[in-house]
Amino acid sequence: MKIFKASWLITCDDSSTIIKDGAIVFDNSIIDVGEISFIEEKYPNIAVQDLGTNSVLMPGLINSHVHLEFSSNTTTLQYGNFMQWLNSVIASRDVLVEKATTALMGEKLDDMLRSGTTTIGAISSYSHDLKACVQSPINTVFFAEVIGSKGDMVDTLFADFKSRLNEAKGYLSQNFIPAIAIHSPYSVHPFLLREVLKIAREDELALSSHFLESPEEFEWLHKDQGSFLEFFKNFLGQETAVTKPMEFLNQFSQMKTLSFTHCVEASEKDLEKIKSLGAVINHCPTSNRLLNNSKLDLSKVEAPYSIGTDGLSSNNSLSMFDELRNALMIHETQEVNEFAKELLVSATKNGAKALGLNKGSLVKGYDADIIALNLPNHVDEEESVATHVILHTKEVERVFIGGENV
Ligand code: MCF
Ligand code: FE
Repeated sequence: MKIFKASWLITCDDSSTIIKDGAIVFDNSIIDVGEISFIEEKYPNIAVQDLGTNSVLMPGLINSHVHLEFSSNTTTLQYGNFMQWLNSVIASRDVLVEKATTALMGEKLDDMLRSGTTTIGAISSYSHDLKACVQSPINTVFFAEVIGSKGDMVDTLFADFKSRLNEAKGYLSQNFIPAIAIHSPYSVHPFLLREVLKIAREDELALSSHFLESPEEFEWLHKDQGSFLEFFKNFLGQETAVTKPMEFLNQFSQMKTLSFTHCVEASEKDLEKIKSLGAVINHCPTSNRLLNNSKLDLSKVEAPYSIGTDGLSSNNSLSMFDELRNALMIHETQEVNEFAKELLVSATKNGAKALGLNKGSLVKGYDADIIALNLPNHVDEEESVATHVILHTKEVERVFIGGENV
């Protein structure tokens, strides 16, 4: 059992409680949280490790949506427009994916740990990222992705998906959990969708899908028009979308753990439906900005939202603190201090909900995934602690996963 004491404890609990001069007691899970005077009195025989002045303890960050297999991209892919980006992915995918070796992805995971991320939702298109995730101490919910809209390909694609999922299942452990990703409503055939959802329900696997990311996707799904039409005609010989947005969402009833990524073009009805499904929205603000998509309208979002970096295919960083700084700046109408607190909850508690994990809050009984960091100077007001944590943190001082220092 360990006790750590810090100037500030950001619990990310249901009420976003922040404790000044707080302490946390934990082994592999959290045993107690409170003011230092209370903890010292309750556990008089256990040594307290003081993290010093201007120190902060908070739950490890949860990056609910990342594509590690695109980690070799820096300047290759074209930003500024979703269709141009997609075409550049198709043109350069093989080269980029080949350059994303296990060693490179391992380095990216180490960088993520150093910048305070203790859990990721990794969307895996090819399982090239399997080894790197299994070897890393970071917690991974590993989403084997299904993709393919062409009828004559579905059997092959389904067989390939099942073999990737089964391989991932072989590595199930405390910090590696297999799950299922459906690429999107435009790219997955109804047969694949139905079969894969059946597996997710039967095996109680977490499920995630990209949903209404761009205006082009909206045009195509609702009206069979726009630049997706040209794309689907040329590449796949299709002239109509395989499903409408609401038809797609209607398939996702009774899922234990469900999330939709982006959703920036979702209608109010879609957002209501997402909420009623008990799903989380993975918000990837930098990716949305770089592909020139709209900004998620947080005033319309009813479901809880988590934060994802997406891959280096649509970001220049996999650091959650970089992502949180961008989110803080992009959503300029939100009051900054309240919003910073909300963002920290999104990046911890809500990420855990998106991935179906007992993590993300400094609350008794939760997994002891904890980060410690130091602010550069003294903060007087509890009100601005979250803002300063987001503004000033590049790397953290300590990372605990399941109570172990990593
Ligand atoms: O989230 C971004 C943008 N939207 C869709 N897909 C991806 C993103 N980053 C990587 N991808 C992957 C996706 O998982 O791109 C591949 C898929 O396997 C090709 S289709 C764009
Ligand atoms: Fe993505």
